[in-house]
Amino acid sequence: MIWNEEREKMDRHKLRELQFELLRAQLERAYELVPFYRQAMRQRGLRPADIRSLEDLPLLPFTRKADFADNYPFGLLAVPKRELVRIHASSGTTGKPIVVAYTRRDLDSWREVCVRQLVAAGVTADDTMQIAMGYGLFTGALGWHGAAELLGATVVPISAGNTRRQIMLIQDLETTVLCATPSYAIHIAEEAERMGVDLRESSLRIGIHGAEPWSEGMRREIEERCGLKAYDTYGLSEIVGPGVSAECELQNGLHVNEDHFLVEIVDPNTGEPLPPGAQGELVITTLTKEALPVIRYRTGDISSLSDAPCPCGRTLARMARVRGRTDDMLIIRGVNVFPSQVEAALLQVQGIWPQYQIIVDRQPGSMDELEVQVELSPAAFTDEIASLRRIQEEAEQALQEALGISARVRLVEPGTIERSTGKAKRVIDRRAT
Ligand code: DLL
Repeated sequence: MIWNEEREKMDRHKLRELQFELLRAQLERAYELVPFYRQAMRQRGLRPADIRSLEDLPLLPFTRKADFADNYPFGLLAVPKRELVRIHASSGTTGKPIVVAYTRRDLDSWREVCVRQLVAAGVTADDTMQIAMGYGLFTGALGWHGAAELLGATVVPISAGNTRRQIMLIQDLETTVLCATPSYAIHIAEEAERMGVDLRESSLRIGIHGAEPWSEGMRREIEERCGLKAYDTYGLSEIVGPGVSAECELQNGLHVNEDHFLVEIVDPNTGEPLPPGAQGELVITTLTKEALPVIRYRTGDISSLSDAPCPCGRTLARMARVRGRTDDMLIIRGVNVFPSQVEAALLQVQGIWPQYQIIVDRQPGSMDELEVQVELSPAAFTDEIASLRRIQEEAEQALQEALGISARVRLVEPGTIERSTGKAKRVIDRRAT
């Protein structure tokens, strides 16, 4: 099913025209109303009218996370504060959070982009959707909440945490859609197993995930253990929250809501635009935001784009699953390592659970050391040294093959690694301290 046929199946030529029209209007407003953008454009000798086609986009300056911090809390707003109807925030890199704000029309657009994604995953008005993402300043829960209500699904706004209660309500309310970060979905599955509840027998049928990097292996684990089809969705507070892109039922990339968000891929080092299909940093320009227009935002997320037609009928371009953030990428002995690569490698090994932590250390005068702590599955948890050694060696081999560098694997007891109800913390880097 497609929520908005007209937009989601729009002829790409027409879509480009629409994007340009919206871009020009967005630039005019940003220039007029937000001193930060006016200054940034003036510094480059630019006025909105100088952008004559989408090809001119690279002329525009970038916006970065630090610009949100520097203009905290309301400096980037293009409307008077009294026109705001909602504020959200996400943790910034230092101290102050990143504050984002919405007008009434922004909330309408947000619901529209999110409801498309629920429908693309097969959610209907007959579904009961348990929102196990954090309610509050985090955009995840309330973003999906509005969309699910617009669709007419029944919302269970339980928020993240209280895992046993989640499982009880999945059973008692016959929840069909679980909305949770991948790491929390796995945590729910584990807890259910511990309680002797088989979620595969439950009414669950669809998982709406995202908000953190995850691998195909993790998708399989969630699907097998929760008995549902798991969908990847991507977004970020600075742009809107969830709603930027998500998978359709074919799950071959995430369709970007391009009539609201203009996407580019640039070289993370030079900022130069990269050709279609190339992997690089995702840069997003909002096209319809009223309160907080954002121009060429450096997301820090590594992906690639394709506008090849999708058999689902949507013409919206697809972005590849986000591998990780440029600032989460570890450089170990000169080699680039994303935590998601470690996850993908570990999940090929029988006998371990998708609970892991990556520890990077460096002793004075020696090289970087990579240690991966990973939990044994309860079934594989044994006193038999030989079988433990075999699992460890297999995991070390898988990591060596995937990363091209050696890592030490430390097997730990089931339940040792701290569980997350939101975004999992996978890396402890002791080199800096
Ligand atoms: O995580 C918004 C969201 C909520 C998206 C619910 C999807 C579902 P922030 O807290 O601002 O917003 O974090 C945004 O999380 O820049 C990525 O690095 C990461 N991220 C989000 N979705 C994915 C994903 C929400 N599907 C940051 N895969 C982004 C990988 C993701 N990383």
